[in-house]
Amino acid sequence: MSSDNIRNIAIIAHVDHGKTTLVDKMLSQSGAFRENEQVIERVMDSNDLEREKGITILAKNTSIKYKGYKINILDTPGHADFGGEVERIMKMVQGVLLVVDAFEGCMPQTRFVLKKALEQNLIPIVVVNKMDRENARPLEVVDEVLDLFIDLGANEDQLEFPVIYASALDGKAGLDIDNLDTDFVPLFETIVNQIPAPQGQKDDPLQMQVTLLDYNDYLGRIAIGTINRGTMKKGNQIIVLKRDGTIETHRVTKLFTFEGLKRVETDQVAAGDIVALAGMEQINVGETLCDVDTCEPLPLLTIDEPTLQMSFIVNNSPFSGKEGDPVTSRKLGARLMREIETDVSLRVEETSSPDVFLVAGRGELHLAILIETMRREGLEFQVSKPQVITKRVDGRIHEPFENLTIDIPEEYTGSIMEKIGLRKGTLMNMTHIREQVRLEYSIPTRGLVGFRTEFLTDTRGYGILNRSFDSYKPYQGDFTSRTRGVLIAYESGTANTYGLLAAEERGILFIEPGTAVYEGMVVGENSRDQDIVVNICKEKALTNVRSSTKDDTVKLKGSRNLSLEQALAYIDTDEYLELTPKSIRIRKKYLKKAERERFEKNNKKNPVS
Ligand SMILES: Nc1nc2c(ncn2[C@@H]2O[C@H](COP(=O)(O)OP(=O)(O)OP(=O)(O)O)[C@@H](O)[C@H]2O)c(=O)[nH]1
Ligand SMILES: [Mg+2]
Repeated sequence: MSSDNIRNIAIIAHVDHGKTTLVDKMLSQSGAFRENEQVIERVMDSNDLEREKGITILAKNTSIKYKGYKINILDTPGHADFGGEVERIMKMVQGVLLVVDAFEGCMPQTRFVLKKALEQNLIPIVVVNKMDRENARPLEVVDEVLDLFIDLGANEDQLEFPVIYASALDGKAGLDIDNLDTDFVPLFETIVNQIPAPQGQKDDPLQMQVTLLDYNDYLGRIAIGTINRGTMKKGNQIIVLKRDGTIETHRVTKLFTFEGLKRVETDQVAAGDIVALAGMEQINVGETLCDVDTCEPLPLLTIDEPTLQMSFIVNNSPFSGKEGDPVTSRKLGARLMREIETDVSLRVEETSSPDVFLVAGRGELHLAILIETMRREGLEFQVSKPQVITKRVDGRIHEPFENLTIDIPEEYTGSIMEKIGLRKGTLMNMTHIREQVRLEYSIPTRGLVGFRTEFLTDTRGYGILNRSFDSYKPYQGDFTSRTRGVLIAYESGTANTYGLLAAEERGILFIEPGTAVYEGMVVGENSRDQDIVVNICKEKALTNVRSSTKDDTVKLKGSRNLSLEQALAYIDTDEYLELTPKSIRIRKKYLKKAERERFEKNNKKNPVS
């Protein structure tokens, strides 16, 4: 196939605006599935965590055939933590479908991904999706999109973007708001006519950059990228230009292209097409593959720096090894190092203690997904409170800032604005959409750690919060995060109803009767601001008089079960989160009360900044 008949596009959008659903329907309407084939919804979200969370975590590619054209499609994640990956993927394509929800309109991540697409001079097609929504407001949304293009400094050509109105769910698309076709033909036609074919010549010397990595048990590591020029042939010698500047020679042993959802083995792939190569265990993102004779590296890919870091620590709690594989520091280190081989936006550093590794990522979700994956592999470990990574610019400390968009019913405006003010947010814009208010803020990332849960409670679940990394700006000064103390277990044992009843009078419990606890474990939240120790394993004293059955019927008010993300947001700097395949426990770093007191006293004398 000549590259004239190839179109490479990435689908980009804010989270949940319908990218993966759109790919589903593009696949089915182009005949990628057999008739009667049972296809699951959001088929591209293929890993367990993606299906559970209903979001795309890893970018993936597929291709469809349309009237003799091959359209390679890259489905990207919409969540802000994975923005770096989306940016890299744009190197593989000539055009993007910018999907925007017909009701929600432009959101922080819409801005981020469009900015990156315009910077790389990609041809945009705007897809106003979810036209079937009752409250769709497509005309306003197109205006917002146009404003966003202007705001981002789009040139005149870019401002001429075509607009497709669609319902990915119903598989309909059209150029006219009131008249959608019953299929995606208008979308396919626009892609074929508006997106240019890739430019590279198949007879030139080979050059290809690795943009994505995949892994499977049979093939090992798989490198994926678009062939910039030349042809890659099975059996040929190629050169790999490594990130560190060194050069390696390899023979191409296994080569694939993408057809529908399948990777198809082939003997050669020519310029313009997307290729997957197996058999090179050390290959990494950003490295260039080229001809033995003509060795020209493509510019290294810029990768967004991590903004949030935390320690991963060998589990040294009294329950260590009871629920998962006992993990030595060597094993923990090796596991983390393996992760950075495929995840370029993650950073892992050793520390002065062999049991502690510093892990830095793009945000709370990015780190939470790593933790969850490791738990599912059967590992046990502990992590510390996530902290933002500051850096020094011109002698001043700078910290990461985010664009925050909040949609709330009007009555919550006052209280939410006050809270965000305390977290150092600056209001940038306020608009009314129907009975809702949209508030746009610039806010330090620090101010958002743990804010989502509080926000959902405050707005009784009616609020929607969206954020996206903006840039580093001068440090905004200190503010306190947690205003309440915790309830700490006095001794190791099993919590019982009698003990918990007394503790419950102090605040909210995180555990239930029958839970095994250890001294220094956090079992609840105090309603006041200091930490207190509670004896939840204490049995009621037995007396000679037969006790009435009254005790058995008393009911606890119920406990608050913290999810991984909530617990991560909750813990303080003097605490760890202990993670095992079965449990998530919060504990004090110093388990004994006397040790905590000594530490606190020393800390007051020599405060650490
Ligand atoms: N009503 C309506 N819902 C849609 C449409 N397209 C997608 N959805 C729904 O929107 C939700 C998110 O869809 P996805 O396709 O997972 O969105 P996404 O953009 O891939 O999300 P991320 O990958 O997590 O960023 C799902 O519940 C879809 O069923 C549409 O055209 N109409
Ligand atoms: Mg998706």
